[in-house]
Amino acid sequence: MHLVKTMKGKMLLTLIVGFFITVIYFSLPILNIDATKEPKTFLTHSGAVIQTTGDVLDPVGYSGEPLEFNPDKYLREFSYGRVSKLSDGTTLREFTIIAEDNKIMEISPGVFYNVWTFNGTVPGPTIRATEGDLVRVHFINNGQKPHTIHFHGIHKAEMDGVFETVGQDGGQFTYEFTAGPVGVHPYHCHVMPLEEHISHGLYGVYIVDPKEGRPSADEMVMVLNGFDTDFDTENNFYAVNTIPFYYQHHPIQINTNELIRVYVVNILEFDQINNLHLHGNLFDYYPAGTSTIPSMYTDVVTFSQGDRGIMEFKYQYPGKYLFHAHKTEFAEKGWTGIFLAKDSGDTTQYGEK
Ligand SMILES: [Cu+2]
Repeated sequence: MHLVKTMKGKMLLTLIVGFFITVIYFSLPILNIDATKEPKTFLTHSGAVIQTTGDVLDPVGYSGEPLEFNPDKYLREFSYGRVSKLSDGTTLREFTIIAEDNKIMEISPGVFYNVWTFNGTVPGPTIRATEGDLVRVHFINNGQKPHTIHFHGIHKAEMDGVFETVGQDGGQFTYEFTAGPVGVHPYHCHVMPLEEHISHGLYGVYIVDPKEGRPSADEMVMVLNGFDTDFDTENNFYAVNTIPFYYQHHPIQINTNELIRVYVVNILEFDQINNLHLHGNLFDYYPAGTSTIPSMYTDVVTFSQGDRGIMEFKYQYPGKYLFHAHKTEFAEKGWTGIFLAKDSGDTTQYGEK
């Protein structure tokens, strides 16, 4: 007691306490004490400090099988729903979408992450309707946190998936709206903190086709996304369709002189912009896919979060062509792929659609 009464003693005590705090702080990662088990605080880029809605699953000790996701399958898979006709002749398309937030996925070799999913995948299913169809989505929340589905597009306020939060452990809601406008739209959970719900994977693509259809093409969906695997609100991995570098290792096979139509959606959380650059070619670009007249003929398109559009192009010459974020950091952290154009024998020149 005599020691702390002197000035020298107080300084010594401060040094000792400081030393132990420092040792404990730097020991946490070594001792593998997982900070994510504690209620987590999100510092958003706007500066807001947000408490999370719950724990994030710890992949260490996870008892289930990691989720499988096949970007090749996702690329060209469209869900048209269960189709029936109403008495007035309107086409009804019914979908069932189930949210879960208790699954683990190996998003990169050895990197396991607690994904939150619609129908078991990130992104969720690509749902597709024709303008004027009645879309009915039976939403079931089998997660452990409240979720919703907020569809972009035109609909009634109560179908907007923002204020009608759907409770965990089996909560249900039926979203119903007339498909429109024509284009490519995102859908995503809209429960706060939004950054957390989107960055874990609760999003997907909703395509509305024009009644008259579009010219036939090899169609595919690309969702630009990323993963913040260390919870510092900066992405560690970037990708097109979830798995970093997937289409670089598994090139997307296309034919020369065949029209390629890509529905692109940028859902990337935490980063202000994203972009896409196509090699050896230029493309017609239709922002949000809402007009049939392209607004650009370019080889780079830039997106803010939620921006999307349709790209159309043909390759005249066979070979391998990169496509990637022209934001180099994103490209080097996974947002890179390859088109492998095979000679179709069709010698029609580009532009003669
Ligand atoms: Cu959610």
